[in-house]
Amino acid sequence: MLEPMGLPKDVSVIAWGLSLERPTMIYYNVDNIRDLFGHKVNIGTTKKNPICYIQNEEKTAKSASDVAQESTQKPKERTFIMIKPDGVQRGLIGQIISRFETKGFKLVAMKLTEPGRAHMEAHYADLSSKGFFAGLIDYAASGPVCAMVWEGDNAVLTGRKMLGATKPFDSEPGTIRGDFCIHVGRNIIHGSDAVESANHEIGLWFTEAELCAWNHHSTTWVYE
Ligand code: RTP
Ligand code: MG
Repeated sequence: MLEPMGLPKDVSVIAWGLSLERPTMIYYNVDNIRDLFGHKVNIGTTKKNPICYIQNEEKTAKSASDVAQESTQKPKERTFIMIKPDGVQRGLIGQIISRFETKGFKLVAMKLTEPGRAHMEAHYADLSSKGFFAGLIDYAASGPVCAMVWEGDNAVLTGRKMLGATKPFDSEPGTIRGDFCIHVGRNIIHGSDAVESANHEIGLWFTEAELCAWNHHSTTWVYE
């Protein structure tokens, strides 16, 4: 490997040692060289000893496959989303999934399930002292729910924004609750409120084996 003085270590020399009288760069059109090697190259010369080199940007910039691989190696933030029995009964599963999909989040797990009162009491344990707790459990355990895990940068906080405020009257139009419901006791969807509670809820609803590790083909079109 030729390593002329003064060049960065991550360059490959494609021509060198050319005389000052015949600087090769005038014969090469830089754009043509870029076309030849793709746009991920830097073209340069040195004045002392004209050298045409390509800089291996692959070593400094992330390639598409690097980004895709990282997405499975280092899991991004995850949130637990549950379409409540009223959302399932009203046929809103498809529209709700569509909002998370089109946002760019990745579906990691999903199941339609009816886990029973004890499970719902565990899920809403932090609200057990509230006056509405019994009614909440009656409602949440009244039929199948669609339990999901969605993954992506800031999935928890963004998920909450997408849901809208707890009371649909306070939810902005454009949010799920703002668009699809009216009463707080029929607010169709649950979303984790913090990363810590998200991890706890995911563990409560899904086994490790149910969480799918997969590469989304759009990763590099969603993340830069
Ligand atoms: P969630 O846990 O279901 O995502 O809802 P949230 O964080 O927005 O609100 P949270 O305070 O955790 O309440 C859980 C669910 O309990 C019902 N609720 N009813 N009657 C009432 O005043 C009342 N307050 C809350 C709602 O279904 C709420 O989503
Ligand atoms: Mg909550």
